[in-house]
Amino acid sequence: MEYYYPVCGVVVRLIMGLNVTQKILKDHLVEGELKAGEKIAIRIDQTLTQDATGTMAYLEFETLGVARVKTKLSVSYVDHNTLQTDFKNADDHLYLQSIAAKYGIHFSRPGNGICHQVHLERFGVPGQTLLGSDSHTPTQGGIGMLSIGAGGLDVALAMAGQPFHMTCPKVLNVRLEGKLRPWVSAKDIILEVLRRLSVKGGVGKVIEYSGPAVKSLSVADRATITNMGAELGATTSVFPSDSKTRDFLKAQGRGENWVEIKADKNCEYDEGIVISLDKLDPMVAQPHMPDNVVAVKKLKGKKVTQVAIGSCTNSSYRDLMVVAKMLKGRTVHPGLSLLVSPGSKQVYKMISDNGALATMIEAGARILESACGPCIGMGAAPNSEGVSVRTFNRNFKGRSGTADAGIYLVSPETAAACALTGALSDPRHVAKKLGIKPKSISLPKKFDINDNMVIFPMSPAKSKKIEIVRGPNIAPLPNFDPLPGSLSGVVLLKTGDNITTDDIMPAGARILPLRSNIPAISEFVFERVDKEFPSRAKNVSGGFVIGGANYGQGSSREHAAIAPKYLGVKAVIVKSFARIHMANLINFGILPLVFKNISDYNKIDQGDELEVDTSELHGDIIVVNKTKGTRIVVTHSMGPRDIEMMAAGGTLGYAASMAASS
Ligand code: MIC
Ligand code: SF4
Repeated sequence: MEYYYPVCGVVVRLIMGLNVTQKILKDHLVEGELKAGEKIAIRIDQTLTQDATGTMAYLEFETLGVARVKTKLSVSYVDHNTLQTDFKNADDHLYLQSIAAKYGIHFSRPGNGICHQVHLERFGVPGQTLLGSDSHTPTQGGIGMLSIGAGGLDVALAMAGQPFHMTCPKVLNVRLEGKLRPWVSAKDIILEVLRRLSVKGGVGKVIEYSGPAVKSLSVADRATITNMGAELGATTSVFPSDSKTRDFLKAQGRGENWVEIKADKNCEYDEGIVISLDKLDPMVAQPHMPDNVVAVKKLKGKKVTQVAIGSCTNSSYRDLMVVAKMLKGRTVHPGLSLLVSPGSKQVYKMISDNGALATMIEAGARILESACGPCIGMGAAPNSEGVSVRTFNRNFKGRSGTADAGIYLVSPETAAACALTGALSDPRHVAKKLGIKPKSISLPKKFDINDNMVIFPMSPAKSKKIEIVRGPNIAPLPNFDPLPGSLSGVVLLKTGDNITTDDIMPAGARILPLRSNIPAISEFVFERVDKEFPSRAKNVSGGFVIGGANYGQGSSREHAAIAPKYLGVKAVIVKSFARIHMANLINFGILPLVFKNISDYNKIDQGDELEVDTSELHGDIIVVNKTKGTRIVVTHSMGPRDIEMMAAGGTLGYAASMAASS
């Protein structure tokens, strides 16, 4: 049964009961109708940025002319670019610190930990909204927060007090039943979801978890699941906020932040799947996609040369305690290297106080700092043709820093089992063989709370006096022109399906330091796909890119739009887009077009000369393939606001000119 009622002057369609997603969206809706597929805008309570996307986000924020952030809370984290091989990353950190001081932003210093883990511990609030310039922002769904990953510009706009514009998602329910068996854990649940739904399965949807088994999962477990929900292409993932959430927040000294949020009994979901936890086995995502999932036992015995434990997916107190218990009194297999990066200073301190860190060191683990590290190719690249087993969330080809290495994504239990045996191993068999008793890790009554590595905002009067520190690595933002009435040029590149933003704009220790310098970083666009791309694009003054399905999945990095734009890319024509990348293309004035008839993908080749009529963007658009003498109909999912931005050459120019005129 449906009825309509007004919220903020807008008519909202309501089903009888509401699910968690609908409740939070309804509370934050400022524009549009809560109907899947409609364009809506929501109020953003909190924002987060990290250093690899943050420099660009704050350069953009500066152009908006706002004196202080207008959110309830904004945090700037330094966790990605912590390998300082020259001045660049260190310069970026100082820029970020001075920006935070000037604009009333919390600053989480390098060493304090990975943004998503720290945010969960210290800042996330159930029922609120969070926009983060990192695709794993949905981690906070583990405590019932509606947390969405976006490009830096969208986060900058939210800091300036503007709502976040998005497509109202469908809600897909994952009902969890039964009980996990020993040595099977939360990571295996999300790997099973990925196996069933694929890396495209969450596009346009929020994944909402429910069912009797939810109460058996700790906040750390839930956060592992919502974190890796990013790999489904989902808008976000969310759990209810219940007594487990309350106990977690209390143990973090933040009991007052707790509110209960549960789905109404008679609520409805657009789609649903059921997972029986008692039937789950330890799972593994094989190279080179997070949905290439099989049971670990299928790969039993495969020789492993590296094991890496950490990342925002699996580096909590719970995860590292499990690993320490398995390693206790044993030695890491001589055929591999074991790397461990704790998720936050809090986790690091607690495992060092209780001896678990010493246990890992004794077993031969190489302990890294509390940061993203190997997950984003910042050191610890595997050997040639290496087999690296990781507790991370992404295994895209080349992301580890070694092009021909194979990355296998697993739970901490499986990772520790592999570290002991030197081969892919089911932790149940290893535990049995070595006589390790299953023992659940209980939540500490009180976590070690010390926010001394967070610099809190100062008074507006003091902030005013702060000078922004701009080292030579901070290059000014390029200007982009309004969209002309027609676009012409050649097809610079034609790609297949599931192209990631790591393919478009690679990261890693060599390239990440250039994140605040668009002219410099643009030299690496599509480096792993086609090394000649940047020079070809510049030689012919830009052109078009043709792609397959799910183009731009993965990281939220807006550099995957700004840098191609800088090289002259005018439009990207694909079978389908990933959400964040499409928004980033619009923000920087690259036309995101979709084949109306998917088979037309075969009618365009690299090198063909195209002409696109852009005089009218409302409705279908005609692409003339001058080389082949054919006409192709393409479409798009831009709403009226997007079209206005696109015509102005992108959102930044539009927003900055609005700010200047007001
Ligand atoms: C990632 O996991 O790919 C990153 C690095 O955290 C990115 C952000 C970035 O590219 O800086 C993400 O997930 O959005
Ligand atoms: Fe950092 Fe990896 Fe998490 Fe991205 S996925 S935020 S690089 S730990």
